[in-house]
Amino acid sequence: MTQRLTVTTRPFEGQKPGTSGLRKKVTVFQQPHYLENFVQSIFDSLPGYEGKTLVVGGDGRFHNKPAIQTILRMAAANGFGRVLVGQNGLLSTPAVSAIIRKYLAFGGIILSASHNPAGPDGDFGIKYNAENGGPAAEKLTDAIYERSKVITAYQILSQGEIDLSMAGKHQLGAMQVEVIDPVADYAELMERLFDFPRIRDLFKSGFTLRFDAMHAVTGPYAHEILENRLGAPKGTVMHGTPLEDFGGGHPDPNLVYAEELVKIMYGSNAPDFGAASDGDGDRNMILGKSFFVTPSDSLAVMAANARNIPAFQSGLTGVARSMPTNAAVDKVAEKIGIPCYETPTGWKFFGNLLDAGRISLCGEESFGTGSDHVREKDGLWAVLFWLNLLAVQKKPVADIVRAHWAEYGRNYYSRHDYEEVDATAAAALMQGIRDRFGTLNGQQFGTLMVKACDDFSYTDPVDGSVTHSQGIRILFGQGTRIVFRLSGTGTVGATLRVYMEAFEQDPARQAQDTQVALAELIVIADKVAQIRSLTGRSAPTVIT
Ligand code: G16
Repeated sequence: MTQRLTVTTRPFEGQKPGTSGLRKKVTVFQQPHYLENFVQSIFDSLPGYEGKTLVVGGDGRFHNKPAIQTILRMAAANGFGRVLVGQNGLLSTPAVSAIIRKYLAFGGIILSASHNPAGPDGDFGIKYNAENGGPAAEKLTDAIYERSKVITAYQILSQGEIDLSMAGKHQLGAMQVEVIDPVADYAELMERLFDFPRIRDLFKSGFTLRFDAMHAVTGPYAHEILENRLGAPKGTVMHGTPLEDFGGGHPDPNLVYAEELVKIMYGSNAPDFGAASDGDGDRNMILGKSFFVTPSDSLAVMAANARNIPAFQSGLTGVARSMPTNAAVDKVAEKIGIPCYETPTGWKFFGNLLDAGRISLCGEESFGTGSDHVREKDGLWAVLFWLNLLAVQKKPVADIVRAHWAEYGRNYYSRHDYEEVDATAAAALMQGIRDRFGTLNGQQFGTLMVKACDDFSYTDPVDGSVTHSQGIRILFGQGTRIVFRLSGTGTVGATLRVYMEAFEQDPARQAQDTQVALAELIVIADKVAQIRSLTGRSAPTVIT
């Protein structure tokens, strides 16, 4: 007989959730009581969920299914009334957000380590999304963390295993579990936002697309939406079957990790449009024939052309970008006359602005773009936005972006990542810059002079909450800047991110190679932070 057990446990230490929930090696999550402690800490920090609905799903990576079974038994023992879980345990992050909102659920648990590699030796992750469909706010993640430090017991059913391959209603103790089609609700939402007949006509006219699902969660979504509903030929979606180890790849849609797609798009028979998404389906990369659209520019192009999209026919209320994202969208907002907000890195910071209706479009340099349709960034949504745009404008991707630069100016922009750096050295590097703010201010580096430097702080305009230390900005004026930030999503050591940006209004000077255009800033960044000497690295691990 199924019993409700109270299992005695010990608090775990130092498991503070990062930018996107708790991310650790699979082997860490496999330790006895580890996942259970974190899940109970979430439940203990939530008021009044008894009898309510929880949404659960993940990106299909190794350990997804056993983790879901544990969470289901714990949700039942803790008194949830119903859980909606994606068939075979699959739900993309934006789909979870959409489903929470559609069914007015209490919240949701997403199992993913995003773009981090998967498999028995890979990464795993868990995060909680609230009833607005968005990542838990800082206040709640802090409460979960505090709880995890003092937890002494968790509740779980003694047995009960749900067949996740069987769609339909199941019973687990007193709780109902409904195994749902992971794609249907999301696809229906996309049909309402975009002009599907027009995109269908685009494909009928011979337009070609390659979408790389990178063996992660977007495969089933892309097959259904792009091929089945929009009529793109079979084979448009590559790597469309989710695998527990993502095929051994690193499903981060950037020029380095989506190498196969990039080769196709820069080859002689390149399709008209190329795109990729990441492990859990919230990131996107946009490519034209031999042309890469930086995520920051993609956001700006979307903002400038939003009225081409049915969902935005009456315009945008406002836009937002994370601080390190380039300021291209600011120019668009200025021209249209709508507010533009600069937030810290992390999608959760857009939540209040979206809920308050202050913005309808937002994005981040880290390949994330989204709107008020859900409370997560949304990879396939961004691809559909571009498809809709291309169907209306009937111009190549590169022409649309170049025309945008000619009108608004070009923000040369690049991010240099130093991955798996010694954490103490990385912290010392950041502190070293802060300690030198006084001398850096006014200092001349070649042709550039530092006009200001600070550690970015953000006051949420909706609830007044203040977030400090969100990245060091060295500002040289006229849109030229360097930003230093430590990643909040890595699982080994620290990742130092260095962002460089320079603005060029003159179309005659907009065709330079990005790294060439930013060469002076790259040298200055090393001088300011002493990256080589403090990290022992002579070059970045990834340049985007
Ligand atoms: C997560 C957040 C994003 C954020 C990114 C930053 O992305 O959801 O909003 O931009 O982390 O990563 P880092 O701190 O490493 O720069 P994801 O796709 O990993 O969930």
